[in-house]
Amino acid sequence: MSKDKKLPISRRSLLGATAGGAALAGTWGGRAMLGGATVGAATVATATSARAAAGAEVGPGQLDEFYGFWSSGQCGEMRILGIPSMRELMRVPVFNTCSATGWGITNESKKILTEGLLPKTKEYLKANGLEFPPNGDLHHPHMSFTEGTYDGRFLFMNDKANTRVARVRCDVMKCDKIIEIPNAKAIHGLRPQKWPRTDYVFCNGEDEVPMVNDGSILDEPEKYVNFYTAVNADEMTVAWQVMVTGNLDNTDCDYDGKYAFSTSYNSEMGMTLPDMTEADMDHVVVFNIKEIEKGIETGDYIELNGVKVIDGRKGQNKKYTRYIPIPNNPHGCNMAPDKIHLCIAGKLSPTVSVIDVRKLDAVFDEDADPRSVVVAEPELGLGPLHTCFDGKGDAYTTLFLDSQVVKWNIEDAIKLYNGEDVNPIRTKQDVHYQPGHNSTVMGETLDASGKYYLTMNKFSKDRFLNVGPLKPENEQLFAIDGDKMTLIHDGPTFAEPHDSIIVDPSKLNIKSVWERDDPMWADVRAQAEIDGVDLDDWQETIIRDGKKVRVYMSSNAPNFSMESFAVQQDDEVTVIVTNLDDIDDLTHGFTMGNHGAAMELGPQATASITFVAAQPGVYWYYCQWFCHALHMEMRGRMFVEPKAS
Ligand code: CUK
Ligand code: CUA
Ligand code: CA
Repeated sequence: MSKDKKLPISRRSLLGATAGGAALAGTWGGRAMLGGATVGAATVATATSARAAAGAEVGPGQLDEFYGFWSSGQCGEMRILGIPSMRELMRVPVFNTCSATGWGITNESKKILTEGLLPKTKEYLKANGLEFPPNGDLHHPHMSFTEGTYDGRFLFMNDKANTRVARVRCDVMKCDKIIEIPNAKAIHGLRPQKWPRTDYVFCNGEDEVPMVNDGSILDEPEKYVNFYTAVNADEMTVAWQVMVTGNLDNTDCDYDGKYAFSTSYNSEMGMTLPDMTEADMDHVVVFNIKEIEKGIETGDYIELNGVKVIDGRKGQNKKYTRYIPIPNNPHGCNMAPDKIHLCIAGKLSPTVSVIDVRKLDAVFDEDADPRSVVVAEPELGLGPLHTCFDGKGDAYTTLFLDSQVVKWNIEDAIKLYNGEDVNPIRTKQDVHYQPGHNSTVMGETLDASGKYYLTMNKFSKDRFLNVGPLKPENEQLFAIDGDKMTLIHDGPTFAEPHDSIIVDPSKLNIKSVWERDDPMWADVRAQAEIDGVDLDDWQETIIRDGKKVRVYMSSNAPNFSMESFAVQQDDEVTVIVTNLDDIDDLTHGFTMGNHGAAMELGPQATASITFVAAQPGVYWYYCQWFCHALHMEMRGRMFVEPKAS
């Protein structure tokens, strides 16, 4: 808790970080709290002209300054936006299915969606007529690092709903790996290792499960555990796990490759809301990466469902973890680009706890008081959730309940904690409404720059024309290069981006046309070789292999190489199409009428789709991406003959 220094905070000092917490928890989702902030009439009127004044106007045909990589929450996809225009540039399907691209429909995507599932899950899905989970909840997209900054190789992201972790290739902006994490439940917080490079992706399991989760234990909380997972980022396999006490919410790691951190709002190991909010203090778990690696090497682990698991629970071997008491159901966990300060948002406590990561060695080596690493704990306002940084010593923390973002200075917060008479708060800015995550340009890297600040608001309420009981969220972008925060964008977004990163284009090297030998369709290429088909050439080949029929064709605007083919009812038909066009933006598609089959074919891409031929008759297939003046005519017929009886 902050030292009892009076802060010039006018709004509700009612939360003494402790007793108030439980009371607040009661009103957490209540209407009363959601009515909090006033509509910023002034900001409404000035946003457009402010954009021009801030030099952030992106005219028609002009390119944005930065990429934004967005989560989409329960939509399960990743999105790419242009910053500062906030134009949505692309949607990248990951944990969802997508009718436009064929994600979840093509053989290539189905393989990615299924191959990383645990055997038990596959069995369950199969018994229920599914191949992969139909939904996903993608909260945290983060890019791979080399030496503390983005290296443009991959984006990693979590699926809270089905305990999965996915990787997106940044060269083509397509997902190439998805794995389900054993033992853990509900992967939530996720961050790539920053230093020396992203060997690991750190993943929090949010939900506690009984240590043997076989249906024999329900109400024995002492038998529940949680798992912290390090995923091998190159292989997309589980490197190791650490068993912890309390649950895990958000995670981050340092710039030295020594420590990773996770917030826990349920240090109580409570199973009900009152139980989860009972304690004044929860904690941050600190993971000692080097010691954990040593423990794995020397065999100090148990093996659980094929994973090496270190016991890092409270009271166990203290080499691996430390529990730092933090008030009260903490949430956000953000490492500052000064390489020193880790900011933990208090959520039910109005404070942000600042940890000096240089002090962690003493906690591990000399068993120093865990709280000795806390060097500031400023009281900032109600419902602090996430913090981001401008690279110049200031931090921006969202205040969910106050519907504000507070800009504050880390050094001044430390001075205040040390008894000096300073106010660390620089500005409080109303946002609309109830902000969660926020981000700044390159803000979670050593290249953090304070040019733009984005706040992702959970509620839009009265902000837009009414579209029914389900309202969009609202996102607001501010120019922050001056001392002021100037609103330059205010616009709706569909459910429910949690997190985002803003990336300098110099970090990325994105292709415009596929390489013909891309690994995405390596399986098809291997099969084509067996079938004697040259995928790189104009082809029209039908291979019959019992009930399996493989139809190879190519596309070249506005033609498919095949204008018709014949199969028999109940044949398992695989259509393999290669787009031989190699011009920027010349995407074709393939949709087989009445067979639930559709896919995208980018320039030089190959993709395949398998379906069972339906009742006898003629079915048209067509190109589903507008590609040419004769796009409508780019179609052909599948003739399904009655099966020979
Ligand atoms: S959590 Cu959503 S607002 Cu899943 Cu990153 Cu904090
Ligand atoms: Cu090819 Cu439309
Ligand atoms: Ca708690």
